[in-house]
Amino acid sequence: MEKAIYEFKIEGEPVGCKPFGHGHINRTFVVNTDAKKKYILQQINTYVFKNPAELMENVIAVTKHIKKKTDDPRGVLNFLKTKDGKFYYEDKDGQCWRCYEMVDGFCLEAPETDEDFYESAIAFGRFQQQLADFPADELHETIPNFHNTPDRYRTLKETIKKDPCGLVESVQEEIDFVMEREQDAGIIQKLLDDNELPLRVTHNDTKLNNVLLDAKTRKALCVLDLDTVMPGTSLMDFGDSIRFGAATAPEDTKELDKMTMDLHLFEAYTKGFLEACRSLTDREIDLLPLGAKIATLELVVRFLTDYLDGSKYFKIDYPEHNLVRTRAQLKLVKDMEDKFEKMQEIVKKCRK
Ligand code: GN1
Ligand code: MG
Repeated sequence: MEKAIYEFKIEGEPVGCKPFGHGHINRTFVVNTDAKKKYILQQINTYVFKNPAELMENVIAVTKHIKKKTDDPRGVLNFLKTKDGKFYYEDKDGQCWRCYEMVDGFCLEAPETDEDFYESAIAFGRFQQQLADFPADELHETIPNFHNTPDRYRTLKETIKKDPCGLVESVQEEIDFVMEREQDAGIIQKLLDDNELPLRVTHNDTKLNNVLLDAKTRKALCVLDLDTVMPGTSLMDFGDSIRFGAATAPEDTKELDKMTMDLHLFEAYTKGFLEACRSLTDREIDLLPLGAKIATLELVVRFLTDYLDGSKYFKIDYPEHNLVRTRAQLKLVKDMEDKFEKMQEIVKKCRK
């Protein structure tokens, strides 16, 4: 049993504790109690999130706001306080923990049908819509410059210069690929800086496995993993969903020929996102395909940087894992480039 659970005001005595989910950052457990309750206990990764107190302030503020907008008790996560009345617990080793009620439902690593993916678009679109009137300046930036793509390039270049693990020579092809696209990669950030795109409260980590679906109806219940909710752009929320959920192979596949973007899934998501998030501007809608490409390219840069830096950020299962992820995402960028006009046509069709 993870001892941290005893610090939270749960119902019943904990009787079981198992690792849970596929996140790359936090450690997650599901805890059962003898009162037949289930809780999610999470150890917050403080290498990634330097200020857990601020992070939890964001999460609580955002969930409180959403609670006012939904009657469904499963429509938003419900965090528990510790016995000291705080929303997280710091143990004597300095590890930080939080706990929320486990909502009955399930998450998918890949959509089984177009409808599943459409539902995830409803979840993320609705989330953005529910937070459209949330005062963005009250949120802390849990990870500064999180989706600032030029800044991600800057970090990559610094890492290449230092070459801390002596790996640069072995990944020249991948480095060339991202460098050839540096200009394109900066377009969204430039538009934000020039106030040509609205800054919104966004989720910023819109993977399909961060959506909870109802086990019977398969309808979207709520979104999970609120650590990166910050001011951001709808384009990255849209783009990251496409990157993960419309891909025809897992994020870290070694079978590169299997890694493409499925246009049917792209259409299903676009349709759902536009339906649920009515506040998008024409400019944002026009740029959705670019959002998909840049979100994917940005993650190529991040996986590559972490690989060169000795894989300190993303959890890995084997030493080359981040290189494998880099190559899989890079293949996906190529495929999106080939299908770019088709993606634009689909957006045009769905916006009516
Ligand atoms: C991380 O925690 P998880 O697995 O949902 C990462 C995302 C990446 C994603 C790639 C805080 O998300 O930005 O897109 O891995 N989260 C953070 O799978 O860096
Ligand atoms: Mg996650």
